[in-house]
Amino acid sequence: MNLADQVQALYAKYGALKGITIEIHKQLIAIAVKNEAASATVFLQGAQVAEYSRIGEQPVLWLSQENDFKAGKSLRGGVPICWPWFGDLSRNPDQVKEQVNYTEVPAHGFVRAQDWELLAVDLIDSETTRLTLQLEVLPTELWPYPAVLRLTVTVGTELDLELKVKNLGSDSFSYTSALHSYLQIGHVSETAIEGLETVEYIDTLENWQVKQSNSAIDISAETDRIYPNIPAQVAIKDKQMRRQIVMSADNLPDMVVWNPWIDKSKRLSHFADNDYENMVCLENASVLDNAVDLAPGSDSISKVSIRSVRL
Ligand code: TA6
Repeated sequence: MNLADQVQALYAKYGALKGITIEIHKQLIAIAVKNEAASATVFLQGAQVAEYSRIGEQPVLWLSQENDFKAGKSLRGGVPICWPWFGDLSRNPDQVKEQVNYTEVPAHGFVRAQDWELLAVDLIDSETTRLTLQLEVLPTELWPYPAVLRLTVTVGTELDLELKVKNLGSDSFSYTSALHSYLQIGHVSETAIEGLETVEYIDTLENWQVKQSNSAIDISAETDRIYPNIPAQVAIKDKQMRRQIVMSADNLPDMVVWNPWIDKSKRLSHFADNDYENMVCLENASVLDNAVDLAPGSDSISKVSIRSVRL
């Protein structure tokens, strides 16, 4: 179905709902949500939440102004879904690597570049709107395991994301994953990440050495760290915006902390040279030893909630 027909079909189904708008951004379709508490934009490609703001407040998610909205490439910003492998496949556990029949594969898996189906839009109350999106993963040479992924996005006084993965096949499979959240900050020099002080981390920029910081994280250089088995909540304290962004997760035991800083910013796609000053990624994840093994017919549900609290 071409873009115009898809939009028409979505309008026929959801166009009459209060606060719901179907949008076309060049080659991509998005659902814009607005209620009394918040607004958000969710792209069908990758079921990618691109924007989320509380009414009257600055955006909580960071979205690049350099995106070209082309089909087949996930947007820079928002919350891309990394599945069935996180990051570079070659850095994944054997049980994940062995399942993928190619070596030259994109980082962060393939579902973030695929079109998901909008299954439902529910107006829960005047401050809460829920979208349900689904992707049927058909077996391919690259990934021969049938599965279905369902993302439930709840837009309200906080942003809640629930990802359900179900194994539809007769073989078990293993995966790593992340909700790769890009968060908007006032300025990187005036923010601190709290909640990971006691957790050892893997510094992927220094030979994957294991380190520990024992203090809040101040970002002052390229940062790409994996924190395994984190506490329930991690927060960004933002002096300039006088707010905290609090990340809570369920069944996503790890967190990746990323900021590309100056040099990598220049090499990144859809990223302006100084964008590193206004974003940081806190990515709730299941990686390395926490890879998920899913038996035939079984499912796994993971959740992230993102809320902004005034300081
Ligand atoms: O999650 C951190 C990371 O793996 C970084 O190494 C960086 O490459 C980032 O993801 C963005 O990846 P992408 O494939 O979206 O450019």
